Amino acid sequence: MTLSDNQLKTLLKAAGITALSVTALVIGVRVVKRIREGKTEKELTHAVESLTTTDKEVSQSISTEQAKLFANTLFEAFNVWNGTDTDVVKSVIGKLKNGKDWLAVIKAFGVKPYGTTGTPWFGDGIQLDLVGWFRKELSGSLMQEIETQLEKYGINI
Ligand SMILES: [Ca+2]
Repeated sequence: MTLSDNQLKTLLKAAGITALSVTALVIGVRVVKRIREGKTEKELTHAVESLTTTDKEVSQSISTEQAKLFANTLFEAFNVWNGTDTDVVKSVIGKLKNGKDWLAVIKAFGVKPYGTTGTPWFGDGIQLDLVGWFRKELSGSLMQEIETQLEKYGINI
């Protein structure tokens, strides 16, 4: 059987689309796999340590001690017996005035296993950074506010 030019073109086009689909599928599977498997604690910690902000105009307005205190306060607010103390979360993030403040608290928090500390009683124990915890614990306008701040300060987490 010989193929006409048109038939050949159609066949090549179909093959091209198939190749593209396979490529997309392979990439998709890899991405999903990476997300599902997660990063190791070491990789995550390194990723947090390496975070930067595009906010270059200001210096950190809180001390390192305050950043540690805020990180601990947030962790406690996530783990109150009846869910999450969003008032405390709001209060803490209201004290972060610039990108460097945010980075200081994110780095002070480091990574913590989600849900293996007793509360919440669910949770898969996967290591999460502060923003990972925010995304698990918060929703609605408060989470949007946090995402807006991170975007504003160019913190890519
Ligand atoms: Ca909680």
